[in-house]
Amino acid sequence: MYACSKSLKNKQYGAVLIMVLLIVALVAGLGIKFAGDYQLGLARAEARWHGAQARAYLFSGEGAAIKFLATDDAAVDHRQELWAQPVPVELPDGMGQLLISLDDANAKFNLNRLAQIKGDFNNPGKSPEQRFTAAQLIFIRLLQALPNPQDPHAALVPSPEDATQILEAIVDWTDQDSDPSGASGAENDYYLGQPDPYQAANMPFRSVEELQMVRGVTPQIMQGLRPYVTVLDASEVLNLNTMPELLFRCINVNTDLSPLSESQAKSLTGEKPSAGFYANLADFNTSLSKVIGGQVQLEGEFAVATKYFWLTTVVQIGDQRRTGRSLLLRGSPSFKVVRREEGNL
Ligand SMILES: [Ca+2]
Ligand SMILES: [Ca+2]
Repeated sequence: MYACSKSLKNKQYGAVLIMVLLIVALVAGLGIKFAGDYQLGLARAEARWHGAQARAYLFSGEGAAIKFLATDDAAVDHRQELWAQPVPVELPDGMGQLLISLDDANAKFNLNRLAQIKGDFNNPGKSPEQRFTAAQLIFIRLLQALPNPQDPHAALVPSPEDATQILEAIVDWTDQDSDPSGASGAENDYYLGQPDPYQAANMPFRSVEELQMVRGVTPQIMQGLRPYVTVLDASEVLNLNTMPELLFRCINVNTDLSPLSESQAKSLTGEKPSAGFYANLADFNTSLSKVIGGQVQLEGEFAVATKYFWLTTVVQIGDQRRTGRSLLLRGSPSFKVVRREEGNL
């Protein structure tokens, strides 16, 4: 236990040290330019100066994180790796603080996995595995597993039928045609008939927030889903090593649309290898077959490594506080920034 926490402390210290060195090196060049500008400044320019510096540090945080991630083992990603430790950095001369944290974007279910349908999608007479893709099966179970903060004994989405209705509307929201799916799909005819009319997107989700426009997604369901869903390229799947516990309840035999019980999910996560992470999908399959019999389709929906990371950089200089959020894609040879959100970059 002691050795374990000592090793973690050493790792954290290592992460901080590497990050500080990278940031100092990246900011050095910028600092010279800003120092020159400062000589010209009046007192009232100080706020602007701090703002500009904060901005420079945000950019540096991004550059440092990319260099830092380049040292990570791409074959497997889990929360015991260095990237998962938030790195607080004291800026030189007591100027302020920088906090850099990375999170796995593949830890959440990708809504853009739902658009692809099977030929029997609209045929309720077919069995679940004939009708739904593996991603759709996971999502139908997720809707039913969502906790209800108002009433823990009443499910937000009580049955597979209710969940299927929401799925049909989601498929219509993203597919290009205007033909409603099943009995509860919804296209422009439905949305244009609302008191505040709008059109279906008819393209992949660009933001999780779009989901609240979809028929059947109530504010409560939206709030319930938000911690578990994301929007990435349609090919992106879940990382077993970083996804929240609730998503383990969404894995079940192909013939069952219900989520696993909490105790089944506990048994499943209890089978995790002693190292604390899965090195490959085959290890997880072994765990799974001990807990639930029957056929489960994992391939194509789960991975043990990650392609996208969210970087959050918070910088505080004087009374200026800036936050930047960047989506980083693991590329070859290096990471690149593919999206910036909420930030002041
Ligand atoms: Ca890794
Ligand atoms: Ca459509």
